[in-house]
Amino acid sequence: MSHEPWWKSAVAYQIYPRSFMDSNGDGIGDLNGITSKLDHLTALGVDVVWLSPHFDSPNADNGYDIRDYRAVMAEFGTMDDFDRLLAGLTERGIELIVDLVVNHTSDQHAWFVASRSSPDDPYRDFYIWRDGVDGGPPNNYPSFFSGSAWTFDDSTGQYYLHYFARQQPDLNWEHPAVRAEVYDIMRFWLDKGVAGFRMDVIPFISKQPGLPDLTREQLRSPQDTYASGPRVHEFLHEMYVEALAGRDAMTVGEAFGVGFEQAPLFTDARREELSMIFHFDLVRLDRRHWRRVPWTLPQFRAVLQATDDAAGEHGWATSFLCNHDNPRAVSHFGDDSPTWRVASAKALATVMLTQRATPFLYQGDELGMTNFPFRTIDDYDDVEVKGLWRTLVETGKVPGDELLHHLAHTARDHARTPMQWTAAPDGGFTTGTPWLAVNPNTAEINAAEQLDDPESVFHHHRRLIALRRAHPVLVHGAYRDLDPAGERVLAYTRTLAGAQVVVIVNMGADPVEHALPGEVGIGDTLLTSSGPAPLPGSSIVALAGWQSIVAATV
Ligand code: TEU
Ligand code: CA
Repeated sequence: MSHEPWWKSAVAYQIYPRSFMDSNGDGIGDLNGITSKLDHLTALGVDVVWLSPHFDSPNADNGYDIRDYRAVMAEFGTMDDFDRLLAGLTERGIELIVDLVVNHTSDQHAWFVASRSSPDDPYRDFYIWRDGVDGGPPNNYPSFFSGSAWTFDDSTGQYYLHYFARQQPDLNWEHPAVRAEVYDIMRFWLDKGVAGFRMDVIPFISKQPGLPDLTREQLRSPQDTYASGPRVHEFLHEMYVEALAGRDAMTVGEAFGVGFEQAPLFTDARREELSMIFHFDLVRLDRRHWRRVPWTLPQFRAVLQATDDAAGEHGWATSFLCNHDNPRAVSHFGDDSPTWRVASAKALATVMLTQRATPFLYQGDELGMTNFPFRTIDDYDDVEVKGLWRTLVETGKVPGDELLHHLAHTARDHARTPMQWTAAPDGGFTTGTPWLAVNPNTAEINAAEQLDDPESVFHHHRRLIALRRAHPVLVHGAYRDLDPAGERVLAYTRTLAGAQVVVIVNMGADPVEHALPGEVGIGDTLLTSSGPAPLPGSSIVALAGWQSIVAATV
């Protein structure tokens, strides 16, 4: 497999800088804080860090609104701090990918300031300006952060387009100068030594010709239309040629709105677009917008299968259960009660780290961090939540209690509370007041204690990451679900040349006896088990609640 690109066998770790580690007591995580915690990453054994935006930003959306792509956010530090972080990672053999947010900029970016200043400004066409229609916006596009995707600008009497907050105007990728600027920004960071990019809502860069209204059907899932503009693949290939070719870079596109059938268009290596994409189907399995709905194990495994199929022979996939926009993995798909928290966090880690895909582990999930007990609307910080409250509750459309009930499971802020380093009430995150409250369970869930406990969630992650490195079958081996209709136990094989492993995961609290199909039996080599070891040679496996097993087969 020596011809395979390095990023296929990598394990990535996402850092949300605002919440990772505060080095100067202002309550906000920063780059020097990350640098002070690199030993944690080395102990875990990850190969790549994805850093959520660290660029200069007025923070309407925690850095996903960039004012200057070549400067570091003042709250996070300086360019020297960035260089030191990168050097520290490099010393440890860890690559860094940064967040490329180029569907939109901040409304304070110099391009937008110029663009809105006059219809004749040379930067006018960097953004998407249209006249209103019948006293309203140019079309019926909704913003993901509530309300219209258009904001009227007094100074020139036109509307500008923003798929997200009004402080996040969408760039006009039809304009060649915009594309040239983006490629230049990419070369700037690659020249510094970053290994690639995570690309924010990248399929949205090509807009629908003429921007027609969405139909009622399309309005249910605007991302599908936003993600299927006619020029997206042309732009991504051009980006590859102009900024990425010959650099051995890793790219991962956030493919919100992209269906599995379209995935190969983005990730088939022969097309020279992206290395891999994030599908939303798993993390949104139990979601209808802000509402939580029930999910089943057959649905869950169907997504794993579809993800693998979509990667196919020429593409590649990602495996993730959380990121900064989603609830915590253990609260979402596991059982975060005191009895089952540890076991279920381990079970999920086993699933995530044994896919034929590059795993992306989100900070704190290696500890089994849980959702936060948010109670009132004021406990939340997120622009998305505030938008929902304004447009649903303040208008009387949805009772506040009902929205809060769902947000307790679905809000983005669950993943954004500070990293729990120690048992102290501040979680060891800051000596000041944290920008978002530390979860009160930091006394029970923290890195310091887990590093000393070989049975911890942390060490389970560490072991699985090491197994991936030692066994290429866990990276490249073909995936076969042994029981697609199974409602309680997830069981699959990974096969490569002469090697085969079987992964068996009890996805619930009840003990269960699971029968493997006749041709698959547990071999002598047990790679890891989070409970009683199975009997070699047996095809009936007894599993404790949330137990997972990875073993060679006979
Ligand atoms: O998110 C893309 C996105 O559309 C959703 O995941 C988003 O979080 C929202 O919940 C949709 O309802 C990316 C970033 O990951 C996110 O943090 C940013 O807020 C967003 O783009 C805008 O840059
Ligand atoms: Ca700080």
